[in-house]
Amino acid sequence: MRSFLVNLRYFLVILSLLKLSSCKTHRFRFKAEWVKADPDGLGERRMIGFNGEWPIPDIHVDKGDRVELYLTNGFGDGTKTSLHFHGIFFNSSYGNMNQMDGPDMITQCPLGDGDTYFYNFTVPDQVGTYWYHAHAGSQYGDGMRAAFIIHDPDEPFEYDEDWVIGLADLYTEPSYKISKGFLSRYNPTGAEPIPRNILFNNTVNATLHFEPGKTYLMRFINQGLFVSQYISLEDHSMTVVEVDGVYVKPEETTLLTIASGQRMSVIVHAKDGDPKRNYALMQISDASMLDVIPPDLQLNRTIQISYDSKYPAAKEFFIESYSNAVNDFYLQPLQEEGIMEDYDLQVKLDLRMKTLGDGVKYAFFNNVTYTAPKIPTLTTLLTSGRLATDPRIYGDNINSVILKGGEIVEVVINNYDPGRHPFHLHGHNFQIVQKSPAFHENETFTDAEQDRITVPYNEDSPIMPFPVHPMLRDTVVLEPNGHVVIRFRADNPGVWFFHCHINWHVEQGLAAVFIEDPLTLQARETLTDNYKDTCSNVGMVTTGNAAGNSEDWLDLTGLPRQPKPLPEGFTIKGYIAFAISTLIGIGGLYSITKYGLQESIPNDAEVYDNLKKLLAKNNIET
Ligand SMILES: *[C@@H]1O[C@H](CO)[C@@H](O)[C@H](O)[C@H]1NC(C)=O
Ligand SMILES: *[C@@H]1O[C@H](CO)[C@@H](O)[C@H](O)[C@H]1NC(C)=O
Ligand SMILES: *[C@@H]1O[C@H](CO)[C@@H](O)[C@H](O)[C@H]1NC(C)=O
Ligand SMILES: *[C@@H]1O[C@H](CO)[C@@H](O)[C@H](O)[C@H]1NC(C)=O
Ligand SMILES: *[C@@H]1O[C@H](CO)[C@@H](O)[C@H](O)[C@H]1NC(C)=O
Ligand SMILES: *[C@@H]1O[C@H](CO)[C@@H](O)[C@H](O)[C@H]1NC(C)=O
Ligand SMILES: *[C@@H]1O[C@H](CO)[C@@H](O)[C@H](O)[C@H]1NC(C)=O
Ligand SMILES: [Cu+2]
Repeated sequence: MRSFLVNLRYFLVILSLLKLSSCKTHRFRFKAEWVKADPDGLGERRMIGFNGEWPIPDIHVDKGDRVELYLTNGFGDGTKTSLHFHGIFFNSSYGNMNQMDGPDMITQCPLGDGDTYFYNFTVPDQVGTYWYHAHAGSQYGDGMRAAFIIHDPDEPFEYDEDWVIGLADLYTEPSYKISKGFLSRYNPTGAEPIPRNILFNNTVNATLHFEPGKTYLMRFINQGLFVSQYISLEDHSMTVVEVDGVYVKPEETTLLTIASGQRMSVIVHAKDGDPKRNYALMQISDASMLDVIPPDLQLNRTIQISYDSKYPAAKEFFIESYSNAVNDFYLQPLQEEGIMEDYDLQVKLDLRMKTLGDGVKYAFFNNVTYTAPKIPTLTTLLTSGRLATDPRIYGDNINSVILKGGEIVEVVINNYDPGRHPFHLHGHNFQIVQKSPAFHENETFTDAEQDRITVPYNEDSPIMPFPVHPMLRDTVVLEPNGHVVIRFRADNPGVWFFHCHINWHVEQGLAAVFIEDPLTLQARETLTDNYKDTCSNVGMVTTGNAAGNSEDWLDLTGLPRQPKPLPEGFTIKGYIAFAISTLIGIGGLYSITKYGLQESIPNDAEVYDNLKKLLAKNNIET
């Protein structure tokens, strides 16, 4: 039997080398619609299912395969949608198209009621753990997300079972409702919505059945909207072998940290003989990311690693120090690649959070909050001819950066904010060349003080040694008041979104758009009829600059803009006092700090208490 398997493996390797027409096509027809579900036992809510079912299915393909996926908007209530394949390159060198990437207003129009979009692409040169999710608003938080696994015939490690485990936060109300409360002047400190629970593989009741002597590959994916999660196994060590689709030199650890958008795959060996007991897997939310913690919110979960149900269930255990968590800055890709030495272009992005004149707290790169243009940026690129290299046509409210084909780009992000932000780049992996620790973790400062206490990147005296073989991945965490520096080669023409994967922050505008080698993309790709039809159906023109103008490409009249700044002399404090008195006046509080969103709760002591805590945390007296 063993020699048969060895021969089979040998045969498969040869098959893949010869690139025989073994590549399969996987076809899916998914109708996205609301379904009722109660994933955590805390009450039924509307989730987004496919073809009436939630959870939506994980997709498994082999390296080289093709995916043909029809997504139909079946909501029937005006909800718009789109689908992104997180981590997939859509490399036009292999005949793939940028318009399959999925983020709405970046590479496609949002799908209106009844519309169908056809995602058709191959995965010629990628393997490992990815995921796919809605990329319109914060919709994926309503459950429109699942794993996308690319199996590799030549995996550099062995195991008996392959387990995909999604981690996520769950809210009570649908995301579009929460967003309304979140991005409102009634949320004066910009506090992020508080989840009602955390999920492990879409449930709170998972049990992992271990068989003595077996080896498990556990692919963890943080599919949540917001909180990072820690994973630790009782008395079983984990060996990290893959991160964001990149094989790494095996790294043994007892504690994983996985931010929204990130993946980490580990090998775990079960005990050899009958251990005569069961063990716990602890799933722990990064509580430091939450502005307030409602007393009955369960921030951690004990998952059973069960050897035999005749033994008692394992009890929770405590993590001694979270600073022991595996640090991706020190991981190394299995396939060593030297650091990209000299960059051709440096893009410096200063991250800040500020209140604008409408009283809403926004997120900024270099004082610009991403404001979606009138039509998708890809439409502008593909219909503007030689003007495609002129940054003006993309508008000045999307933080666009034009990249030349082949150049090495260094992106520096300085965090003038006390929050933790996992940054994701579409269309690329990047090298992590600097990653500072968190600063001032347990102190509070006002918005005005952030500039004084932040430690931005200083090129003349970097605080970390430059790695020889830097880690490569597609999502990296920017620590509180610190900085991160990444490098990549502009070798994938397209419009690539660069954004915080805390989706609440995307909604606050924490995003930039890389417009990479536009003329090469024009030579390889045109807008499909399907693309244009879906745009027309939602009233968007299919040619033009960011404002949808194609007569005079430099006329940006009508471009959506960020709100005006707060009026001179108008203090945040005064504004907040005003907002609170208005709220109390209308007899209730619109609170997102109690499990996401609760509308108008008159005299709810907990909500008032949370608000007081928030104001104190932001050094605001009332
Ligand atoms: C989880 O399991 C407990 C006990 O087995 C059960 O009472 C509860 O309903 C389950 N919850 C969910 C969401 O399945
Ligand atoms: C998907 O794209 C490939 C390559 O362009 C094409 O051959 C194939 O026909 C497309 N599939 C469908 C169903 O149109
Ligand atoms: C996770 O859930 C899926 C169903 O949604 C199930 O098929 C799979 O076995 C579960 N994974 C584990 C490790 O239990
Ligand atoms: C898990 O959270 C509960 C409160 O939600 C707390 O009492 C308990 O100590 C926590 N356990 C661990 C292991 O952190
Ligand atoms: C952005 O705003 C900060 C203060 O809020 C200011 O110090 C800085 O100069 C501004 N940057 C730009 C590029 O305007
Ligand atoms: C912040 O507080 C936590 C919990 O009290 C502690 O474990 C951690 O070391 C502190 N961090 C810093 C930078 O002081
Ligand atoms: C795209 O494909 C070309 C040709 O194989 C390759 O040189 C380039 O590195 C690829 N880009 C990405 C982001 O994988
Ligand atoms: Cu963020």
